[in-house]
This record gives sequence, C-alpha cells and structure tokens, in this order.
Amino acid sequence: MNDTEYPYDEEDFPETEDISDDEQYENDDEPYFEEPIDEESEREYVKPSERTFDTARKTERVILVGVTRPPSQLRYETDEHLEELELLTETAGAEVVEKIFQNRSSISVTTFIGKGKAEYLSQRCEDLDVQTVIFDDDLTPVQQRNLERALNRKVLDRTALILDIFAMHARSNAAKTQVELAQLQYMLPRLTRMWTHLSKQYGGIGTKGPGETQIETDRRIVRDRIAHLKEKLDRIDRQRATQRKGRKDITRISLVGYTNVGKSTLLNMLTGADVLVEDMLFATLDSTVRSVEIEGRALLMSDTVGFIRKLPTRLIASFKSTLDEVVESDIVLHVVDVSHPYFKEQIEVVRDTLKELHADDKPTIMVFNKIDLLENPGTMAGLKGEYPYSVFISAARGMSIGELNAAILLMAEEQHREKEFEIRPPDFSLSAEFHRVARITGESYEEDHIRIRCVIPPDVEQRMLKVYADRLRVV
Ligand SMILES: Nc1nc2c(ncn2[C@@H]2O[C@H](COP(=O)(O)OP(=O)(O)OP(=O)(O)O)[C@@H](O)[C@H]2O)c(=O)[nH]1
Ligand SMILES: [Mg+2]
Repeated sequence: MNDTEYPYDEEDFPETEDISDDEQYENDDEPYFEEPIDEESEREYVKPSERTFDTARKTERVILVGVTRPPSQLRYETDEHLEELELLTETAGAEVVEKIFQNRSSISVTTFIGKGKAEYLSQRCEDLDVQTVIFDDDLTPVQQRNLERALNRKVLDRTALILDIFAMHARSNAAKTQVELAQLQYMLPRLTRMWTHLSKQYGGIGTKGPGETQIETDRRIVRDRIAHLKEKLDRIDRQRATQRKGRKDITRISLVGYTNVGKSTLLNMLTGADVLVEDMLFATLDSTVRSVEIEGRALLMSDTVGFIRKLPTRLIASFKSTLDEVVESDIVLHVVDVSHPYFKEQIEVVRDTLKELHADDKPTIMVFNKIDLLENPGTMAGLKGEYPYSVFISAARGMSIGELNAAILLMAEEQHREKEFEIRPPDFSLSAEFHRVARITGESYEEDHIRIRCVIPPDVEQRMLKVYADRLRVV
C-alpha cells in the first residue's frame, strides 16, 4: 500500500496522547491486584460460549483501544484496524461509543497501555457508561486481568471478540466443535481469572484467590474437554477425508478471501447453492461444496470461512478440517472486494494465511469482485498488469461471469494436460515418486535416462522440479 495515499494528520485525532515509557507501572512483573472470591457462584461446567463472551446478550456500550507502534506502524493503519474492530464489535451485537488511540514504542507488560492512558480510559468508561473495553491487539492473561481490575469492567481483545462472533455463527456440528476448542484453548491460560467461580470451597478461607489445587482441578476439567473435542474433530476430519477421496478425479475449486468480499454470493451465483449471504463479517463458517458445470465440464466448488487480519494461528489450526478443502483443492479462486479502500492489504493477509496453511502454491485466479461499486474503472487496467491471472466481476450483478468461467476452464485444462519429463541420470526412486503423485500415462527406460509422461498437478510439478533440479527436467 502506498503511504502517501493516506495522509495522516495529527489534528484529526485530537484524543491521541503520547505517553513515555517511563510512565509504565513499576514492578512490571508483579500482578498488583488480588483475585476476588465469588462465593455465590456454582461449581459446574458451562460452555465458554455461554459464559465468557456474552457481548451478544444485550446492547453493550464499548470503548475500543488501538495502539500504534512507531516506526513500523503508522497511525492511519491503527485507524483502519479500529474501523474493522468496530465492524466486528457491531457484528457481535454491541455499540462502539468511543475509540481511543495511543502511540507507544514499547508495550507495558502489566497493562499493555501506559498508566496515564489507563487512568484516562477508566474516566471515559465512567463518563460514557461503558461496560466493556476491547483492545485491537492480543492481551496476555496478566494484562487482561490487570486492566479488568483497574477499569472495573470487562476487557476483551480482538481474538476474544472474533471467537465470540464465531460462536454466534457456528451452525454445523463441526463448526461448533472447532469454535469451542478454540475458545477453551484461549481460556486455559486465563483460568485463574475466569474460573474463580469454581473456588467456592475455598471462599471462606481468605481473600487470596482460589487455592492451587482448585485451579489445577479446573484446568484438568478444561484439558479433558479439549482432548475430547480434539478426538471429535479427528473423527470429523477422517469422515471428510473419505468424502474427498470419493471426488478425487473431479477438479476441485475453492473460494478463499477476506471476510465479506462476496465468496458466498459467487458460489450461489455459479452453483445455485443457498449459502447465507450477508453484509457482515464471518457470515460463513462452514464449508459448503457444490458441483458446478462450466461448458459441459463438471467441477466441484467449495466456499469456506473468510480470513481477517490478526486471525489467531490457533483459530486457523482449529479450523483445519474446514480449511482442508482449500489445502486439497486443485484451483484457488482468491476473491477480493476491489471496492474496499484497503483491498491490497486484505490480499496480503489472505496470502499470509494461505502460507500458514501451506496452500500458497496452488494455481490461483485473482477474482476482483464488486466492480459495480468501482468509481474509477481505470483501476482495473492497472490491476490487470499487477496480477496476471485475474478477472474482474460483480457476483451480485452477474457481471463478467463468462470471463471467470473461461479462466477457470483454461486453468482446469492446463491441469489435465499431459506433460513429459526426463530423469537424467536414471533414478528409480524418483520415478516411483512420480507414480505416487501423478497419473502416469507412459514410461520408458533408456540407458542414461528415464522418460515419464503423466498428468500432474501444477503445484506438485513445481515442487518436484525445485527439489530435484539436478536430475529432473521438462521435455
Ligand atoms: N455491490 C456489490 N455487493 C456485493 C457483490 N458481491 C457480494 N456483495 C455483497 O457483499 C456482502 C458480503 O457477501 P457474502 O457473499 O456474504 O461475502 P462472503 O465473502 O461470503 O463473506 P463471509 O462469509 O462473511 O466471510 C453482501 O452484502 C453481498 O450482497 C457485488 O458484486 N457487488
Ligand atoms: Mg460467506
């Protein structure tokens, strides 16, 4: 992204205030608040979605907090991130009443923001009758606990908020299991704070918080549940793998992209599916696979969960069985909302996430969607030069779908074209590897080389050519 496109004027953000690092709390390593004892609460297992992340219950009034860390981060970026955080907060059913920014080159171990800022924040919460404060960055359990004590309010970070939305939108058994697993993993290191309700039997002893034994017991309950959920996901994984095996010979296409770019709209348009389409973040959590016929050729297309910046790796990991559709597809359609002011940053976020999934070397068509909203159609010519495999469409209006179909067919055909390789000098283990990864259509052994004709997925071909550069070449 070009910085100069987003001039940042300090005047626009009068609430910004610089606080120097020496204003951090002394004794940074010491949590300075005691755990309260809640004698009234029950000792029972409650699903995390039902007790910890209740932003959806009533219209909560929320303050958002964003920290800019110069010089690597620029203020307009924090501003953009908080705008997105506001959308997320609204999706979770709460109302943002103020956004607070801070410039800080280092982060306080105890409270994330500086002491002066924390005091200011506390005052604003009082003034604006705010129940919840949400930070754009991940907070450590200690920071979260200290902030809750200092502000006397619920404090969440971006991860907790995303988890909350996921919990609201999960429909299928698999999605619910994946979300609960991610929530419990988020909770585990925060147990001392969250599970004080389990400390009933220690309530009378003193005010020092739950005893170690009790915390250990609670952790064990959560760990057992995590193990149980992992087993359940393994079973789901295996079932899905079997289903996918049955469709091995059909070209599989997966739709990926930032959240809210129009993936489900496109799937519905092309396949007549009825996946929920909505102008909100993370409308889709489950993967849906539908068959689609393009000029007489049958293909399978899948829609899945969208990506977002700062998507916790743990969350990606727990969505593995959903995302396997992407990992195992032959062609990726990377859908982009070209009308979004920060679409280029979104493209990078999606690419980074695909990298984490080891799915970044798939043959990819960039699908620039929502061209009906483009004020300057000239943008497209520039993008075409920048992204060679790209098409420009409007899924909602059905614009240029023919071009998209043609691009898909071309890529699918390319994948099924026979190719010829030469292994020189002959290497039988490499030939055996070809038999494992490709469909062999012919093979001949000469004295000084082996010739192989086969149909091989392009990403596999690239990998092979790279790894065996010394003895493998395309004929
Ligand atoms: N103007 C315009 N709006 C579109 C277009 N395609 C999709 N939309 C709108 O964009 C919003 C998001 O569409 P979805 O299909 O739900 O997007 P998604 O990528 O599946 O989003 P998630 O599942 O939430 O990650 C909806 O309000 C759609 O109506 C388009 O071509 N033009
Ligand atoms: Mg969707």
